[in-house]
Amino acid sequence: MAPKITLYTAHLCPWAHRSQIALRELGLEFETVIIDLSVPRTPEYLAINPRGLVPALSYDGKILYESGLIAQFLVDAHPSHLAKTSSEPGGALQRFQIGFFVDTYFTKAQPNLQAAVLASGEEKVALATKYVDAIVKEIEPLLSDAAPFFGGSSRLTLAEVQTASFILRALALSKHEDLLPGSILTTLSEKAPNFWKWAQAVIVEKSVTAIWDEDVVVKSSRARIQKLAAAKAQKVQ
Ligand SMILES: N[C@@H](CCC(=O)N[C@@H](CS)C(=O)NCC(=O)O)C(=O)O
Repeated sequence: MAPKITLYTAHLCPWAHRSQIALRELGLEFETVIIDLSVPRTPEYLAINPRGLVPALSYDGKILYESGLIAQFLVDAHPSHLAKTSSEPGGALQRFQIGFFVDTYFTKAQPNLQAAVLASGEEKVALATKYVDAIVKEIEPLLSDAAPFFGGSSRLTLAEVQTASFILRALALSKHEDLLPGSILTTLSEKAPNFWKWAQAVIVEKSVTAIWDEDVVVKSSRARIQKLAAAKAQKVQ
């Protein structure tokens, strides 16, 4: 019997976006409950996720949170093209390779990008350069056999489920000089051809774009920067 699934989410959140991608890739039916992150969490939501974060997933009545673990759980519970099972030939190694790729992206590259969005002037450029350098050095070699997806797969894998929402935002925000330097795009396309080709394939996948609204994400990033600048200015006074 198909599981009863409810996703508690906010469309602006890249972590919650991961769950959307996993559920859609697996073809699972699910209900969506949008959590308003602009106001304090309700007691009802805190009873679901005491951490107050999105996403949370109710799966046949069991509540799960932490997006990376939710994606891993869904992949384990529903064997599919996203990853081999660990007992299948090559499965344990594939899982290690996907885990290593995801860990590398989130420890070596993504933190620089996140910081770059909120920084300004020379600091923004320096952090953006660090992001690109990490992609070139650490991620590019791991995508040498992408075809077009991780490990030679013709369909998305768990590697893309865990990273696509962040790649989508990196490439979209780099089109807006006040958010991220456009040089990110030119340098990546020149110096990281494997990554570039892979990323271009990832960001047009249906499961990745289903809830994506670039304008809303751009506007919300600008609002976050303004809020931060206002808070800084108040501290100085
Ligand atoms: N490690 C968590 C991070 C989730 C997270 O940070 N979600 C943010 C939205 S992107 C959130 O719920 N923030 C609460 C708030 O803004 O009050 C995960 O992967 O699920």
